[in-house]
Amino acid sequence: MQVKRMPQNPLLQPGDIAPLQKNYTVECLLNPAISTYQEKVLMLVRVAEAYAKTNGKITVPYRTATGYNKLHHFDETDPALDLSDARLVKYDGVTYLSTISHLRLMESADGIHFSEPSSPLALVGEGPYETFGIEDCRISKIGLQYYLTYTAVSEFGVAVGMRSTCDWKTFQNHGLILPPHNKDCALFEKQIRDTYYCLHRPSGLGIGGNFIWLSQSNDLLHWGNHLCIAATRKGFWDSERIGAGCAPIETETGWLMIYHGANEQQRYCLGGLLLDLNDPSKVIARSATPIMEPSESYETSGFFNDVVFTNGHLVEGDRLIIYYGAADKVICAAEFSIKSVLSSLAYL
Ligand code: MAN
Repeated sequence: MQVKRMPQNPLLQPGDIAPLQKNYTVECLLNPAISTYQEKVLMLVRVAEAYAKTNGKITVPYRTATGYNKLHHFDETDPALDLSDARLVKYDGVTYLSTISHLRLMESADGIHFSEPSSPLALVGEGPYETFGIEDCRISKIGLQYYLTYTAVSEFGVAVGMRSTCDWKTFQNHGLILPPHNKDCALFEKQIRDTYYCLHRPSGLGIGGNFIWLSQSNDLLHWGNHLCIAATRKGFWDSERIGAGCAPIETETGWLMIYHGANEQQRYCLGGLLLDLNDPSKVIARSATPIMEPSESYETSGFFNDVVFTNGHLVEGDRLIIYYGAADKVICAAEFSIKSVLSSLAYL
């Protein structure tokens, strides 16, 4: 599979964006959503901020339901503290996030050079279910409306929130469309037989796993007819967890969905799934080997190593430009041929 990484990679790194809050630093830029609006490429980048380090203290930031930032301080030497995963702070049986994420709007004329618009826009967690932040947004354009589906994190769990806009200035908050534990929600941009579809990733506790599900809706808010369409595969690159990228791409042979898969070593790669055009619950083909895996230094080493993770792309004819978070630290892009991706899949 030929992958053309942009020579300008990384396109964005933490120093390129100012923190939203005083006393915070931008620790990582991750997993950007992508769309186009008025001749511009728009990116909603996930900005993960950490509280400036103070002597001997580990600080966990979170918002209250009414918006003020609260902080938890833990003593670094406290034996009840578990920092074995850089993304998490575990204390006395309770799990917090080490950073708090919001979504920042960036724009570009060429899809390579991104900067903040003259009127900056930051979407932050709102209400009780987003107090630990909002992450990994997907943008689907349906009609004139842009729908943002993202991971909403709070003490109540990890769920899917949705907001929408038609002008990128005012947003409607639709609340949680899928309850915990769920993430990686991508809406199809077209109805199929008068029905809306989405892909999402609930997680089974004990029984089940981290699989991709397909659901239907008449209004984009209430989802039903849930079907599990793809599971993890033992011995493969996607043996531990899988999750949809952004809106599936309509091709002559089916809906091409780019997805991430991780193995037991938490190595995140990308692959493709091809779904039937008229019945997307039917999987026609799937990547036996990844179409992209972490190999460049900015992908193998960062905040969380060995990660290429996508939730945003652009399609121009046969050109597929995948934007991705590399090692949970910087933003990159790579170009693929859709035909080559399709012919690399193993037909089932
Ligand atoms: C999870 C999510 C992503 C992150 C990967 C790799 O899937 O938290 O945001 O990029 O893990 O750490």
